[in-house]
Amino acid sequence: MKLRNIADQDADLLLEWMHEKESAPFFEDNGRRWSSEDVALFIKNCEDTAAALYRTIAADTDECMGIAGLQNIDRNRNSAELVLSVREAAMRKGYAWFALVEMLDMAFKQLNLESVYWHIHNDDDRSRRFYDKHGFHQMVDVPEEISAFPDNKNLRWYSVLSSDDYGNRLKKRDKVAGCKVIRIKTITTLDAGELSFFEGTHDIDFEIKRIYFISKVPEGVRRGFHAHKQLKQLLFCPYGKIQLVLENRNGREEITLEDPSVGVVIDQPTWREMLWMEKDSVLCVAASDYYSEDDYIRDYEEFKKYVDDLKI
Ligand code: T46
Repeated sequence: MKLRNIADQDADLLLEWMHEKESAPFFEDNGRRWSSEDVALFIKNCEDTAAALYRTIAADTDECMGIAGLQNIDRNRNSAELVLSVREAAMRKGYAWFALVEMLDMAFKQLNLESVYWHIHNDDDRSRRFYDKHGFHQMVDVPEEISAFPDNKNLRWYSVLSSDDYGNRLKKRDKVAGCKVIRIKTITTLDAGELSFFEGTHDIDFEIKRIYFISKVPEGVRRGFHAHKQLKQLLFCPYGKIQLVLENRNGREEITLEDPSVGVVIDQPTWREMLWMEKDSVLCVAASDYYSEDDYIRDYEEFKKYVDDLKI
């Protein structure tokens, strides 16, 4: 699959696709479906400008599978609006994901933008599932000048920042050494950062009795080297980059925490080591119980025996 310039040869497929059941409502122009003349005009006007660029999402055979674009490119805000739609024939084949990552690369790496946003219709369950599954953050408080254009107010907005690890979202892991990797709910405000939150027993399955955080750790330093017998914890890194090495009866695995909206729930006896990969990284922990030294196993051999005994 590839992205290429939109060409006259795409007209027939574009027209066919604009009348497909799922995409048709989104190509209506005041209730009027696009005609072949509209499509021809669209293709003719598709040349790159400072404010917009559009590409055909093409199969290896060159067949048009959909359209992706960046529009409302705003050099003051350093933002752009993403538009992306694929034909029914391209669904569930990876075209949408491919085009999304390519367009974001173009926005951040070539155009040096800071943020990209887009909307879907609230009743477009398929798109909603797609973006939510890949952990994209919903944007609230959408500025009037951005939200004013689509007449339809029944929209759901998303956004990505240039610093987000968007390309790896597909490779998103849901477990590390059998411990759940969770997405912390995150709300974006355009040009004003993100807010992440979780609620005890709603988003994690224990009551939170204690919050602690570890800061001012020099780069390259390791902490941890212990396990807990009963304590359950959610670990996350709101700033910086920390490698977490976990070992339990599921084996030994590591994960790098660097996205503030990713957390790991350790809810079984697990040996942990934390490596500060960047200076000033912060590790935050929400714990199910008050501090008790009795719950710690700080000797590795003792931990191994403890886990072996649990198996019996
Ligand atoms: C864990 C990892 C991720 C307290 O007095 N109260 C507390 O709530 C905590 C967490 C620690 N302390 C004392 C115990 C030690 O004297 O603070 C000192 C440093 O603790 P520790 O060496 O255990 O720190 P880390 O970074 O190795 O481990 C901490 C947590 O202790 C542990 O539960 O899972 O972070």
